[in-house]
Amino acid sequence: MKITADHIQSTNKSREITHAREFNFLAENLEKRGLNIESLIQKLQALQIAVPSWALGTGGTRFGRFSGGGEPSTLIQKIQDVGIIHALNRSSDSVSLHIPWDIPKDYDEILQKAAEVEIGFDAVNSNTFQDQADQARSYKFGSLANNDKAIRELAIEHNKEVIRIGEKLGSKALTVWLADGSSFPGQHSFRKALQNTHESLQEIYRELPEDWKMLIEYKPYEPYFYSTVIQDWGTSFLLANKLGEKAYTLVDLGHHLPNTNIEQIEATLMTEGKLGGFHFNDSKYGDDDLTVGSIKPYQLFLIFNELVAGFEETANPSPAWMIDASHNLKDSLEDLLQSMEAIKLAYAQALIVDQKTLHESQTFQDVAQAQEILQDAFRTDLRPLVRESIRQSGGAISPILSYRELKVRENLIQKRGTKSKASGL
Ligand code: PSV
Ligand code: MN
Repeated sequence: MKITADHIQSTNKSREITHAREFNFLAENLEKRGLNIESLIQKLQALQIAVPSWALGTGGTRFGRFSGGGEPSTLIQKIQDVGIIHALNRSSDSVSLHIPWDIPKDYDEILQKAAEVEIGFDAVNSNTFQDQADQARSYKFGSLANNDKAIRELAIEHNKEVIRIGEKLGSKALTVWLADGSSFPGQHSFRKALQNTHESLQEIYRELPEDWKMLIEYKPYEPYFYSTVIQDWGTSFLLANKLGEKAYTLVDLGHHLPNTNIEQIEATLMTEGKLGGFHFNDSKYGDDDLTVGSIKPYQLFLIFNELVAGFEETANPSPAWMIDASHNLKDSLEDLLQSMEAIKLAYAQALIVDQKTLHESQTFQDVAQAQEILQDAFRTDLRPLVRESIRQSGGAISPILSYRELKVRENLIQKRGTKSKASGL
């Protein structure tokens, strides 16, 4: 199913008057605070978040998976689904492929289908956390960190192949997330594992095209439960620094121990110009992969507040943005639309923070005032502003309601059936 401008217009009609009233009221309020509405809208429109190719189907847990119906079973269908999201919210103009789950068969066809729905290709992700059917050796005890050189070489070669695939699609970054670690004390040598990982990454880095980045993702635990080789931002940062200027740290919001101050990590990385990518999700306990903003919206706002300040005050290049959530209960496309909205909302809230007065509060140690400024921005309902930015880009005033009114899922089920299954986790 392709969403057209007529579809958007027809579903926007019933919401136009209410939206205009809400937006005008908010705009007046923001202008009184000295904010430039046009510039806010432009910034919101420019924020585009990639959709991972593995997030378009229903996710599962170790205990089960309940299919949602109408899932995309081919890469072309996945691209069509990202096209649906983008047509509705004009906020997700790229897809991030996970290899080997989504290796294109016919590159010209894939590029053409993506262009038809105005979708490009963001970072490509390697996968050495699973064995593939025809794989000569196993990653059971690690990949880039493995003690066995032949296994390390297999994993290095896989990453090089992912780069070659990405090059054909116009991607500009390789994301490496390593499951490598141990589940029991004594299982492996921490030092040897880190050294092996560094050497393996060096080999992959040598293969990186001039205008590419390598994004190194970290995670404290899972699938192994005693140690993970790249367990935290410090380890990722250390490796990125050793590798060179094209290597960066990637922050996945779910990859922290409870109560970690993620916004502070970001600020440190931006100061060093090493924040390369962001995976959005939300969590209560661990790497829960829940809808962005569904559990800790204030934290999300604080994260964006650091990003906005970092964009102004550091030379850190713009990071690669991606949703990295799992949709187990909700319709995956609705879930992605909700995540995108939460991201834009947090960004909008951060954009209206009175940075000048905040700096003054910091200079004069006025702690109460600093809190007032942040809370004031966070508690302003900016949904009409986000909706207006999407509307002006040609999207739906309410992407999720338009999705329902257009009966997109029903349509997909009719075409693909109730039993189709997307590749991924
Ligand atoms: C690992 O938990 C992760 O966040 C990495 O980004 C993977 O590539 C992705 O999830 C999908 O498994
Ligand atoms: Mn991730």
